Amino acid sequence: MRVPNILFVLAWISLSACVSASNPQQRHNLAPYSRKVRATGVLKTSGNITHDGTRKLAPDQTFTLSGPNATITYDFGQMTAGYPTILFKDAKCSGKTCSTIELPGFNCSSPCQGLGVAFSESLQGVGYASDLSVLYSHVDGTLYIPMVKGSYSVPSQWARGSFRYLTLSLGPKTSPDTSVKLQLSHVYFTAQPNNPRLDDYSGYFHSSDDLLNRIWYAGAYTLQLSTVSANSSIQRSYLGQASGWANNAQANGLGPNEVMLTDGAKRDRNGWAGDLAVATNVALVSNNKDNLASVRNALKTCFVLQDADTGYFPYAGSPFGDFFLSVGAGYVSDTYNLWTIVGYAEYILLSGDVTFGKQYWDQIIRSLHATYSYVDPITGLFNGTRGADWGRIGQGGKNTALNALYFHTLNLMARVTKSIGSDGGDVAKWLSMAARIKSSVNDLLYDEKAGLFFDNTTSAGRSLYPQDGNVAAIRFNLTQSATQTVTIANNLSNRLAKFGAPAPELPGAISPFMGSLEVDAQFLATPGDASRALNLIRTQWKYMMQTFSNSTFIEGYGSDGSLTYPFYPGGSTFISHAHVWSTGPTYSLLNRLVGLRVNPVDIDSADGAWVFQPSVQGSGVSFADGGFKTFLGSWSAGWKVDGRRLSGSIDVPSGLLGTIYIPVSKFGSSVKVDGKKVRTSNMSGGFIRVPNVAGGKHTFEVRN
Ligand SMILES: *[C@@H]1O[C@H](CO)[C@@H](O)[C@H](O)[C@H]1NC(C)=O
Ligand SMILES: *[C@@H]1O[C@H](CO)[C@@H](O)[C@H](O)[C@H]1NC(C)=O
Ligand SMILES: *[C@@H]1O[C@H](CO)[C@@H](O)[C@H](O)[C@H]1NC(C)=O
Ligand SMILES: *[C@@H]1O[C@H](CO)[C@@H](O)[C@H](O)[C@H]1NC(C)=O
Ligand SMILES: *[C@@H]1O[C@H](CO)[C@@H](O)[C@H](O)[C@H]1NC(C)=O
Ligand SMILES: *[C@@H]1O[C@H](CO)[C@@H](O)[C@H](O)[C@H]1NC(C)=O
Ligand SMILES: *[C@@H]1O[C@H](CO)[C@@H](O)[C@H](O)[C@H]1NC(C)=O
Ligand SMILES: *[C@@H]1O[C@H](CO)[C@@H](O)[C@H](O)[C@H]1NC(C)=O
Ligand SMILES: *[C@@H]1O[C@H](CO)[C@@H](O)[C@H](O)[C@H]1NC(C)=O
Ligand SMILES: CC(=O)N[C@H]1CO[C@H](CO)[C@@H](O)[C@@H]1O
Repeated sequence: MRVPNILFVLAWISLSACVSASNPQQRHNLAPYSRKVRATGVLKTSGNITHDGTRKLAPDQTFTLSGPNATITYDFGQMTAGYPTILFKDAKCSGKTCSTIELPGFNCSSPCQGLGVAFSESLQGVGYASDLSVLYSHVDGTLYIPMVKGSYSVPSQWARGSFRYLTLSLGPKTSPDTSVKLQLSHVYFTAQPNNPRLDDYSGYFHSSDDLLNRIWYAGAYTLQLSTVSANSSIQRSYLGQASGWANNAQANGLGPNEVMLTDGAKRDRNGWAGDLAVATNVALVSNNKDNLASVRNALKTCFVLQDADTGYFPYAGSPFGDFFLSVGAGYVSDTYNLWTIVGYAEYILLSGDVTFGKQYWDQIIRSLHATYSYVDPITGLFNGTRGADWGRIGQGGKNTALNALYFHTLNLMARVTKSIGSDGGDVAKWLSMAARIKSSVNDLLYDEKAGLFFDNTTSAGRSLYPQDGNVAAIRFNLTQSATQTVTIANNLSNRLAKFGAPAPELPGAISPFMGSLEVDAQFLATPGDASRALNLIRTQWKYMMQTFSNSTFIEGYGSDGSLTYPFYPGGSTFISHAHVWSTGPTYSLLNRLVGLRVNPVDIDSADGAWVFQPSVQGSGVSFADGGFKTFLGSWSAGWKVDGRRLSGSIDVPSGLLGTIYIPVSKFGSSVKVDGKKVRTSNMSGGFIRVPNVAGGKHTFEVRN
């Protein structure tokens, strides 16, 4: 018998539900009000620079740059994106009118008659040349623009995806009698091209802890900067040249005006299935105005590159994926093939876009079938042979993270089948493969004594307890008991160091990607105790925010807190400062601290279409609330501690049954739901479970 998916049946009933989400935390919202963004300060000048007006430097002043090496660096106060417009009031090249031949471009023949333009996300990258965006071994260089009287906008192919500092310069090849008088007008903000009101997010979060509020909005803004038009990816044709960059590569599978969710705003500006593991959920709860269209389009850029022979999806979507294919083998990934399937399934479940689901079903089945031949017949474990991954080393063999992901993929596919209405004939097989993986991973890869999973079954693999595998094991329910889950979570938490949670599988690095998944795993392991999850956020995300940008989250950094990432030898300014896989707390603070989850991926079907489970104990927070919109309607929830009284409320689309878990610290507490007393006999794990709650508004109250 086929059970219809309750979500989709009830979706029809709930379309009329529309609760407007208020936004009490707008002051933390980092999105610009207008697409014309202005600099907030002047970081520094060098060489011969004069200006009119007050003695104190201000970014709206008119400056005169004279002779070689005259530079001015503007500060935008936070990460921004786009192309600048400059007002040229006067210019003299070698004492005469400047010529515009060859410009704009990266070559400026001597004596140079152009104004240098360079961007940087970090202080470390500030200079005549931009920080690195094409490849860690390639120089982006200085873009020279013509100094013609009047207003000049840098062409959109040179819109920078993310930067805080903009340096304008007369370079070393300028003659001494060249000078230019100019004023910086603005930068035209190019991110999230499909949103007419950039600062009007569909989700919000608000709590008594301002650090958490700021982290939530910095995550949402990171995602927004990384949402770009499909004709503005990194252009790799500059790779053979001495320098140069552009953001005008077109992603195959999409039209030029379509919007896509990328991994990072400066780079790679490209769809990546692994990044979606974090970003899809963050998009759902923060910038979900178009029912996850940017996620759908990122997936399309992966589907278009499915290998015709093997059935594997690419490591990266187009256009980066096309580049990897052009340079040959090596860039094929067992994990990213699976993340593509997971991304598809999550998108279908969260968006209700069954049409898309059916359209790509055959491709998904092909890629899943392509994995069967790597299953070791003795153990049922995936024996990885294509090690490209999120940056870690030693991926391959019977690896814990790979198998946790495989387990998750097979289970998700069994679920999504119900929504698609086509079972592919394989559901029973998938569930039995998954069950075998779970038992083999626990038999062969769990170290009972250490209370952690090994990396893989080889002797080298048994000497390392990875972050990715252990986090994935919790996150995807590969553990066999709550005790085991808590032991692993506790042991991971004990490794938390001054600058963040280490990823020993990438020695010397902190991975905010795995950290994002760990935040969620820590909440999940102990919903009745938020202390470990929040300790991780308050340590690692606080450090990341204050050190690297105060507005976005960085891709990775050194375990000593430095701006290094072992994955990029020598390429510290290549590190992306606005990277979606680092934004996990934006999801977890809403879905686990506030405790409102509609992600059907996480929900035990016995709980229904949604769960409200506040994580109060150990949070150090006296109130938390938030809301967001999905295709089913508007959702909001919140809770407040007032002395010995805890109260909570929720407003969910009507017609959807869900479950409330009420935090109760002891038996005998007085508990009311919607004003009526409930018995506390169902208390377990610090919660009273109230199932089968209809949609609409509800309240609870506990006196301890
Ligand atoms: C600096 O530039 C101004 C304007 O071009 C010029 O008058 C002045 O002599 C220059 N100063 C130096 C020290 O070169
Ligand atoms: C700069 O000029 C050289 C020589 O003409 C040429 O080979 C190179 O491709 C140019 N580089 C760029 C970025 O235009
Ligand atoms: C992308 O397409 C839009 C709309 O056609 C156009 O305005 C924009 O200049 C294009 N961007 C690039 C980088 O080519
Ligand atoms: C300009 O800077 C370059 C190094 O970037 C240096 O070689 C040159 O001497 C400087 N020129 C002047 C006039 O300061
Ligand atoms: C795993 O794959 C490797 C590489 O193809 C192969 O050498 C090894 O025999 C496989 N192991 C198992 C248990 O299938
Ligand atoms: C097993 O894990 C170790 C430690 O991460 C790694 O060095 C090794 O390459 C892995 N072995 C295989 C077969 O992938
Ligand atoms: C996790 O796995 C256990 C069996 O090991 C199962 O009882 C439980 O229902 C699973 N939890 C979820 C949320 O699927
Ligand atoms: C972030 O803000 C804090 C506090 O104002 C400041 O100390 C720190 O330097 C800022 N970091 C960056 C990268 O701007
Ligand atoms: C207690 O749990 C049982 C079984 O899940 C359920 O039928 C009952 O409604 C619950 N009672 C309360 C007060 O939630
Ligand atoms: C590696 C490590 O610290 N393992 C610990 C995990 O937690 C269990 C139970 O608390 C300890 O016995 C292990 O020593």
